[in-house]
Amino acid sequence: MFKKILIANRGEIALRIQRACRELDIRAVMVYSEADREAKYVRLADEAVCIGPAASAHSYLNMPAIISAAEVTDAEAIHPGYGFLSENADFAERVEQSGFQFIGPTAASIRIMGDKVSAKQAMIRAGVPCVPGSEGELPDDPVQLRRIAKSVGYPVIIKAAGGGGGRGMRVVHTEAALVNAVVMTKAEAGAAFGNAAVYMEKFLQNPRHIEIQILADKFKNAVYLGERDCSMQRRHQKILEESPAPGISRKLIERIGERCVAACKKIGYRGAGTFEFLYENGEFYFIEMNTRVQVEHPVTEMVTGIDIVKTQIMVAADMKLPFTQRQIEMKGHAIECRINAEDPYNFMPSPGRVTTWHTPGGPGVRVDSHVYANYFVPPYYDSMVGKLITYGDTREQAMARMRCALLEMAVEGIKTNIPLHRELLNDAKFMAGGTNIHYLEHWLEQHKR
Ligand code: MV4
Repeated sequence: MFKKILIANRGEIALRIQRACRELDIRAVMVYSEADREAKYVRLADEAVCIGPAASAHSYLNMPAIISAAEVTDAEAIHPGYGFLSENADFAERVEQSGFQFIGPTAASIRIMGDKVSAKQAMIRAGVPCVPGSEGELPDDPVQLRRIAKSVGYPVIIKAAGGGGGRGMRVVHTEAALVNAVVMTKAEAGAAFGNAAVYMEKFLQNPRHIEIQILADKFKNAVYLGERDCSMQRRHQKILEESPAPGISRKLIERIGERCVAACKKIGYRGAGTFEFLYENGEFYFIEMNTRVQVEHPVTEMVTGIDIVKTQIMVAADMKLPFTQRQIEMKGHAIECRINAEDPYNFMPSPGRVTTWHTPGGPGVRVDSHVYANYFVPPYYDSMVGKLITYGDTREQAMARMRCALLEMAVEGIKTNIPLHRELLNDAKFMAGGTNIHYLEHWLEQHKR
């Protein structure tokens, strides 16, 4: 096992990784920007190194600064968390070339999944069901484009190979709009991602976003840890996640989970990963794979009892997965509410000094946050200030505990989206379960004030 790890991230996930290190008796080195200098989780680390000014481009995205910090502190491995450099194949490569272990998959795996065309091709070859669409990159020829779209069937969606997470896509409803949409998406993709390649899929109108968590070691052992329903989102920002997904049979989850595991073995995947699917009319369609730990990993930890971050570190240290699929049991239900420093109704960021930070507790309540009274939420980064996770034997109990936790939670000095969560937890359609990816945006439209 490693003796010392460098954590190349900030905020709640930096603290979450630090906790995993402590449990594994690994010393934690924090890197921080000038904006995060005073944060308690930085003080709590065994060592801390300033890597630059507040702007991420000069600190948390500064590869030489981070690798130098690992060198001066004699860390053996680097955990990238989520966001920032976590899915940057060049960073993973430079980390390894500098003699450190990257806590994540190989640079080659990251690269395959970063290009959504090659990711989809790999999944088709591995037997994972995908959204019907073009075989790889789209040609320029209008005649061929029209032929492909006709065979896929309108509406179609044009997506950038270098995109993902909702960036660089365009829905096309008619043949008249097709060629222009492809030209525009290519131009935008070239400018935004340095890769003009685009592909086409059948556009699914009312899907749910269901994802499968996997863990794999370097010895081709892989397991799936069930699913998460992440359909409650606005502008591609998830706000509430849960596991298991309401109303989807365990048999179906097992079938898709086994496909994901087989794919991991086939491509020699190592580390934690998430297969993102659209789910519509009882069918799963793969769209993307995330090669990092995700914000919403705690709901899976609650229902499986498995520490995903600890396991990530163990498999990065070339250890075997400490459990087999047969030993993994999904039990109960977990819900996560992301707490953002923002206006609950117009979503404007609300950075600043937190004067009151009172967190809930009691049975089945987990709070993952780096915030405390008198903490200053910097304006430079993501607005998420913490996550409230509740667990129960049933979805009803997890919801009841979440209502209670949201009532107890008190934050002053900044605006948060807690009032929005309180309303959602009492919404009849949410309570019934199984709302789709458009539900929150429609709900917000109807609850305008
Ligand atoms: C789609 C889709 C419908 N049909 N692909 C958006 C994020 C990116 N990961 C993929 N996305 C979508 N791809 C096909 N073929 C609808 C979306 C989509 C979406 C997906 C998941 C969660 C929220 C979403 C919100 C709008 C659109």
